[in-house]
Amino acid sequence: MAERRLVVTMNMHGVDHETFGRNEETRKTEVKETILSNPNQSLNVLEFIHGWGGECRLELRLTGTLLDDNTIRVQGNALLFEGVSEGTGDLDGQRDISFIVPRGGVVALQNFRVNNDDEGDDFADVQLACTNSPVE
Ligand SMILES: [Ca+2]
Ligand SMILES: [Ca+2]
Ligand SMILES: [Ca+2]
Repeated sequence: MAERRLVVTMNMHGVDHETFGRNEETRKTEVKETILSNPNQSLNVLEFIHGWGGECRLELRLTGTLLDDNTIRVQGNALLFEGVSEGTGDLDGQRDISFIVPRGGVVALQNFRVNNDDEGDDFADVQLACTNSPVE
């Protein structure tokens, strides 16, 4: 089976809600390329950990699995922490992610929001744009 190149482009926008004063926001972009050659074996394709506002942290971890039809399944989860520091262990929201990246030039788009479900109006919006192309 041919090798495939998975390119994951992640854009995130995080909002640390403040009761007094302005909300604290962040925007980040990350591009990660992974070559997948072994069918049905999952590889880590993105690990993104980013704190902002003195209280919030987003952790996003994705794996990619090359399937028999040369499509790629991307799955993982996004965790939103919020507490007394950006290093807090207080997990306040999460999203599970799973989608297929088709072959060819099609860009697989996945947009989601991770809300602070426990205590507040903090959130992180994440956009994933993935392509799956043959390795020349
Ligand atoms: Ca806050
Ligand atoms: Ca803050
Ligand atoms: Ca909290």
